[in-house]
Amino acid sequence: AEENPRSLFTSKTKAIIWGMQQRAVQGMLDFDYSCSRKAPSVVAMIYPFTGDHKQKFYWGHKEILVPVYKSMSDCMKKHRDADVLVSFASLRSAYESTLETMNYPQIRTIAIIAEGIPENLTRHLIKVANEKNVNIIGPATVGGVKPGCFKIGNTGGMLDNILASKLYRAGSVAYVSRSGGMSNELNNIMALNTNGVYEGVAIGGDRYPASTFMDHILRYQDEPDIKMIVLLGEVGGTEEYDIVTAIKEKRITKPLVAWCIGTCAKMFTSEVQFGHAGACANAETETAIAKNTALRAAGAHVPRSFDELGSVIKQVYNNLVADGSIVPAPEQAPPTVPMDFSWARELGIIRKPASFLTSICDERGHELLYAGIPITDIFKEDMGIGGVLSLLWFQRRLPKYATKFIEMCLMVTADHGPAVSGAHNTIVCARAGKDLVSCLASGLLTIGDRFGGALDAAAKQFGEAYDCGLIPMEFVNTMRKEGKLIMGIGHRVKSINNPDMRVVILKDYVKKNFPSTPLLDYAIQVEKITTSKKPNLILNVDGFIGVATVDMLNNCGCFTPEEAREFVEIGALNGLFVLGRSMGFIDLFSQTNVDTCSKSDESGHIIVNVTTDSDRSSDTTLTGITLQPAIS
Ligand code: Q5B
Repeated sequence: AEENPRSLFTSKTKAIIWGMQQRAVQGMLDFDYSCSRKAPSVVAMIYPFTGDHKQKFYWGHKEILVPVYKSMSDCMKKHRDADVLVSFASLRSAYESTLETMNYPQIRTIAIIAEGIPENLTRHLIKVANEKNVNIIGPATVGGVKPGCFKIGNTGGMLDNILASKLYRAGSVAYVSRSGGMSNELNNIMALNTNGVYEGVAIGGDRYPASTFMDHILRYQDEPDIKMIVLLGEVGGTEEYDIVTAIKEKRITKPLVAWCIGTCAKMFTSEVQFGHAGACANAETETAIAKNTALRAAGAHVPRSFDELGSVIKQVYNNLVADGSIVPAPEQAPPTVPMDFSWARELGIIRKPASFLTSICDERGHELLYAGIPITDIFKEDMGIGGVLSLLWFQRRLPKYATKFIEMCLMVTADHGPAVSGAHNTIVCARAGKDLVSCLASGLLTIGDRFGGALDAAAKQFGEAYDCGLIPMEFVNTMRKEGKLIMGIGHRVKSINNPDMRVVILKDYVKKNFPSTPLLDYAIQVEKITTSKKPNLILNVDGFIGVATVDMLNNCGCFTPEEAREFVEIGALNGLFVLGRSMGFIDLFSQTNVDTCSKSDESGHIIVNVTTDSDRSSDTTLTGITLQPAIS
């Protein structure tokens, strides 16, 4: 059918959206698609806070790109066929951006969604709009909808609501309301009681709406395809009396069903300000009851309460069908608009396996959970980093002695390490100008059997030997026969005569606090044998932490033997060394960069002061790095 050129919206309307409102735009495009529009109604977006770019949207099953412009003038130049602008500008920027929009005569209709624009500024916008013959819907509105043609922003709600209210095709009833929320209810009432909405506009709840009830009702009066009109007024203001006059003067002749909400105001002893800025009666004539009475007297169809609105609309509609004014068209199903994955999942109608499931922590609720414990409780109970690691790594609330042991392990390995590969790599990487993460990763990648990465292997070797019932001497001999090093035994510098104080401290704590230490005792027996062969074949820090952690897992009462074994088998214990040593590597990175701790000598060697024995520096000169004793 031919479309009325005076209509605000047609099935060819092209709109520009001001603001980065992707959901609203997608909603408009889904509406367009359900209406079988040939092309999307949104042709461009304006967003002054980013550069020009394109945003991706769905058009049915396909994906399309909608250009976003930083400058309004560029946008208008590129899209001269757009005649509607939907403004999602904030209450602070809506005035200026609307004034700017009105400099472009191509824009005939502007919808302003923002609530709270100062009234003096709105009144100035109205003045300019009248001078320039621009239609403004709003401010403080969701907008409006013309089924089968165009919808403003979020009007009509989500697609399921659009379909339920049959907004994908035109009916014969046009409505105007103040409230955007109530316009949704009107869409529903119309779908239930008539052949549907032809057009609906919510003029907005401010005291000075830019377009009035009369502006829209007179358009509806002049539109031949609109057969009846519904007005949903409200308490406050006198605009409804213009309609009373227009009915009396026969300017409005189409059947008009009207109701002003807010009749409950009479229940209150003083005047009530309802939700909208304009919804307050400043005189008896502004009350909803007075306005309903006047509309009824003028000849409008006014129900006795809002509850009756649907049945009155139905009655008027049925009369129009009966006298042949309305001939309901056969229903045609709209094209299927694919549902967004996230929405379908929210409705519970589809499922998809998660990429991974985790019981470690949970970020979905209002509070972060570590193994089911809210982060606030973790701080309330002062669980410390040991308690946190017990939850995250071991998924248990381990006893206090165990969490303290974890913290002690981190503390004794929190240096950058002596003159070994990890420190070397970190410094070289830092000197090459790399960032913290690269330097840290470079250091960590050296952790292995020979340096810091022997915890799990030690736990495994000692554990298996102990479980098999090998006496320590048999274990040492077997390993020697097989030509294997015993993991956790041996140190380049420390020896029976130069004990590693880290191990001394940990051993003292573990012996005093752990309920039992069978594997540690076994390892100490092994150490006695190996050190009798060579004084440096001590139970080293890796070996000690490895076997003591096994004792902790086996005897704390929180794990089954299988669970305890699993931690060792998957290689989780090395994590203690990795985490501790990361602190030192990070420090090494920072100090290398601030140059307080390292410098190049004349030969270009990097000189680093390390916290180790002076006798050690001799055997630990690495290519390009000279390690020196710490300056005390
Ligand atoms: N022999 C640690 O080697 C080291 C033996 C052994 C039986 C052994 C070596 C080793 C096992 C892996 C291990 C963690 C490489 C070490 C750590 C953290 C650190 C580091 C730091 C930090 C030391 C000399 C003679 C040979 C060998 C025999 C050596 N180890 N026999 N079982 N485990 N251990 N890694 O001193 O007859 O003379 O030929 O691989 O536990 O990384 O502070 O630096 O905080 O950063 O260079 O503490 O023990 O010994 O290889 O020259 O061997 O001892 O068979 O016998 P050395 P080598 P022979 S803790």
